[in-house]
Amino acid sequence: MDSEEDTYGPSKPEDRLLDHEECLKDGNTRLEERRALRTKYNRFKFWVLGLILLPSIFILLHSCKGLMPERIYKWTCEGQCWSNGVTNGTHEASSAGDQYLLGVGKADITGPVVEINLMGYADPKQLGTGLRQRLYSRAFIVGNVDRPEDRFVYLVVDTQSGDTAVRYGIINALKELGPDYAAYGHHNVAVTGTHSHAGPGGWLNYLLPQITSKGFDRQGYHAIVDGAVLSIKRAHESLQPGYLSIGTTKVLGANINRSLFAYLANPAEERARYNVSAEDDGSVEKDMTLLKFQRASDGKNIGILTWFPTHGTSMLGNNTLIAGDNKGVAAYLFEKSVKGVDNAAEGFVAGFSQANVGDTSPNVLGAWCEDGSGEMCSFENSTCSDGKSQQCHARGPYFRAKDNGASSCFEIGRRQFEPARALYDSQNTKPVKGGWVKSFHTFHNMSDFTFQLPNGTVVRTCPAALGYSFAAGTSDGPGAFDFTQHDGNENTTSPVWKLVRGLLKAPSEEQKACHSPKPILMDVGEMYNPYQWTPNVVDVQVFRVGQLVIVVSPGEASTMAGRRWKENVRDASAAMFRHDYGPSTEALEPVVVLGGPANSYTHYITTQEEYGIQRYEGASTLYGPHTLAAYIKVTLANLPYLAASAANPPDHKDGIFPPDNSNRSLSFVPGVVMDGTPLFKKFGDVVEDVDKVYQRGAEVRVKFVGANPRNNLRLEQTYAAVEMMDQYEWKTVRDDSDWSLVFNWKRTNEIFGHSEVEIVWETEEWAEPGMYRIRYYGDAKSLVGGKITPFEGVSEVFTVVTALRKD
Ligand SMILES: *[C@@H]1O[C@H](CO)[C@@H](O)[C@H](O)[C@H]1NC(C)=O
Ligand SMILES: *[C@@H]1O[C@H](CO)[C@@H](O)[C@H](O)[C@H]1NC(C)=O
Ligand SMILES: *[C@@H]1O[C@H](CO)[C@@H](O)[C@H](O)[C@H]1NC(C)=O
Ligand SMILES: *[C@@H]1O[C@H](CO)[C@@H](O)[C@H](O)[C@H]1NC(C)=O
Ligand SMILES: *[C@@H]1O[C@H](CO)[C@@H](O)[C@H](O)[C@H]1NC(C)=O
Ligand SMILES: *[C@@H]1O[C@H](CO)[C@@H](O)[C@H](O)[C@H]1NC(C)=O
Ligand SMILES: *[C@@H]1O[C@H](CO)[C@@H](O)[C@H](O)[C@H]1NC(C)=O
Ligand SMILES: *[C@@H]1O[C@H](CO)[C@@H](O)[C@H](O)[C@H]1NC(C)=O
Ligand SMILES: CC(=O)N[C@H]1CO[C@H](CO)[C@@H](O)[C@@H]1O
Repeated sequence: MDSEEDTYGPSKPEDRLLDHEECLKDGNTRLEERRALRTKYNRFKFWVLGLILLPSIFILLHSCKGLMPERIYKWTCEGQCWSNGVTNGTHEASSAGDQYLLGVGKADITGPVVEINLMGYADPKQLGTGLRQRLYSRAFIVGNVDRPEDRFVYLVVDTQSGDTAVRYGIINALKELGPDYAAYGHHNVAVTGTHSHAGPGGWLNYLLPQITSKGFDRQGYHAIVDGAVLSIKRAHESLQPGYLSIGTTKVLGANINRSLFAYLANPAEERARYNVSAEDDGSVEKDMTLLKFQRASDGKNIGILTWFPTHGTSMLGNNTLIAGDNKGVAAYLFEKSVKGVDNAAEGFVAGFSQANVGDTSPNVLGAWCEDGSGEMCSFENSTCSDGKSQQCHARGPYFRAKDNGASSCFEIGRRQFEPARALYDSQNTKPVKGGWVKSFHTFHNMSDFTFQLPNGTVVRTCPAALGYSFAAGTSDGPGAFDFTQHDGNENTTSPVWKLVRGLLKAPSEEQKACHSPKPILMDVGEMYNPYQWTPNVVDVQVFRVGQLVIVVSPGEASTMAGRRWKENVRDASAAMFRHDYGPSTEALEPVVVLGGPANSYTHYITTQEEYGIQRYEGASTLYGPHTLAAYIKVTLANLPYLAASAANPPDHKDGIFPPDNSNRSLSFVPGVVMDGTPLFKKFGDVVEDVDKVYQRGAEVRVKFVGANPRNNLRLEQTYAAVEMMDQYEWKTVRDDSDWSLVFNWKRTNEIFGHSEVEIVWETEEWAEPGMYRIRYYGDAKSLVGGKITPFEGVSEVFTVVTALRKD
């Protein structure tokens, strides 16, 4: 059961009251002072630790040196001898693996929840109307105890993808935080998206995804950047020594392959290697990898980070409520489930990261024609009897519920949470060993990259282009991105599209040949007006801690593309590990995961065989048939930087950079003009009140005179709350981070700025019987001067009972 304590995530109670923006910008708040003190204290702790540890390191290094030739000493002793020394000596924990510096943090990134296009389905008509679940950035920092500057930050952000403008924003903000944050930069910060299609759009760096969102939305962009930075600060401030362990588990019933026809084009002998059983036939990966973070001081777990592929398309294309989709649900359920549990620390953070998601779907009952025919969509091209894809819709487990996918979304989240929790509770995770924490990141120009395939053939990549099937969409979201349909329809033609459609250019013969067999619909990689439409310069990044290697992918790799990429990295890492762990230690098998879409958004990455089929994923593979081979080539070329003895990778300042378009982007997103109330009403007045009694499981509804929620994002706060009477005091027991509490907003009069808010509590089967009321937190904008004034509204008291009396 919730208490007031657990409604606002991991922040300290006193931090909560502070406005999110304030705490980033106003260096003189009490919070900053407290943080400075805490940092000083942490530094003091490290000093003390250092004073004790340094002499022992010194002694150990010397004993090692005596036994080994100089060169071998260099690559075995840099982390390993020291770590062994500690685990053998002061800790009984050699079974727990080596110690690392570990930190976790979480912060709110919920942008505007109304009037903004949702990011993912590319349907300009899909505008936000409220909030089902707040969005978060979850930060995981892993560092080398011995060389604390060797560290990485893995962010799991509830957005459709990582992004270049967002990443620049985060890295620039970290620089401004001063010397404590000097260790963070391009090389070691990964911004991965959970691929939720239910978040606000308008924050992306390139023109193409901005078209349907009417351009760039600064408010939403800053919510993501500021929240991500705050999550990193919280993780950074919580850094302390601890242990990592890793394991895998099967997740069944949470994904299927939505482009099986393309998957089957991969060689039969390759598919057979992954074809274990009828329910795990290799067409998607059913394995979830889980990394567990445990602090050394009291042995409590501080977080988990998992990788598992399934699209964030459980909330359907007709959903208009902001939510973290199924990954958001899984994280929510996990964090709730460990609250108050003895071996879990306060502020526990659960990150459910996306993996090789390209051809997966969470709509596990398959793709059906909603045209009354009762047929499945065609296997080859997901069309229905009319030869088009618009009627083809994939079904989630509860597709009959008329809730735009919400119950299916919760179920697919639960199906990821439960195996993750079971693995977390089991003894089936293995310690991560080897003190090294390594990373590299490079910007690679895919416009014209000529390289040799392993079989010796020389091939090249091409400037980005999208094929015809891109416009058809997928069974998860059919065909809304068909621009030709927008032409001439005043209701759906985006103002950005009106402005830029004349700039489309025909591809050259060379470009056509380079992308063949993809027929080019939009030659986006050769268009620089008014600024670039899609990236040509891409991020390639890999992290390593001990035997765990994390490939950070900028695009949505298909199931088999992800496997090939990981397999290449695994083979190369195995060779590297034989050196790193030395001949005397048991050679550890590399564990390789792939996380993404991250850092930028380069659409899809399919195998060459799947590319040949040209379904949506192949048509969206930007740089031609050798896109995957190019990513693998660049990854392997940089992989030696992850060796224990490797020098740091070269500095970015001598390299190329992708553009940052955040300040030059078009924007037709209108601001809030004003809010008004109907005659004789004031903001927060109840328009339709609650009933007196509800049976548990029923929906409690109340309507208020509202104002536009874009006036204040209420980050780290809430628009809606359920309060419960507890010993003569009202306590907040649900807020809008809770899945079951839904905040709806509706404009009722354009001219006078009237609006209505409806708050719905879908009482859970476990809701405690008792007396409740519902509170609305709003902010109204006045026409004159644009002043924004907060207000509140509250419902009548109602009772929730386990069963209604039948009399
Ligand atoms: C340290 O631990 C390793 C493996 O756990 C063991 O092989 C080695 O003998 C131990 N060294 C000492 C000095 O205890
Ligand atoms: C898996 O193997 C079975 C039995 O050989 C075969 O019928 C099926 O097509 C295979 N599935 C895939 C996805 O390759
Ligand atoms: C889709 O596939 C069917 C066969 O299943 C074929 O008859 C049809 O022409 C294809 N449609 C398109 C648009 O490619
Ligand atoms: C939303 O879209 C799905 C198809 O994807 C459809 O079945 C459903 O009826 C639509 N409306 C609602 C309210 O769920
Ligand atoms: C990438 O390569 C293309 C083609 O060689 C070149 O025109 C372009 O300037 C390069 N981009 C950057 C950022 O260097
Ligand atoms: C090498 O592999 C590529 C891609 O699979 C293929 O197109 C090419 O024919 C192969 N070359 C040789 C010499 O086998
Ligand atoms: C645009 O929307 C209006 C009102 O909903 C409708 O009457 C009109 O037919 C629509 N226009 C087109 C081209 O669909
Ligand atoms: C964008 O503009 C803001 C405000 O003027 C400035 O602080 C920021 O550095 C600019 N960013 C870039 C990438 O030019
Ligand atoms: C094992 C598995 O998930 N198989 C699915 C692969 O994709 C097809 C078509 O989407 C489904 O029908 C299978 O159930």
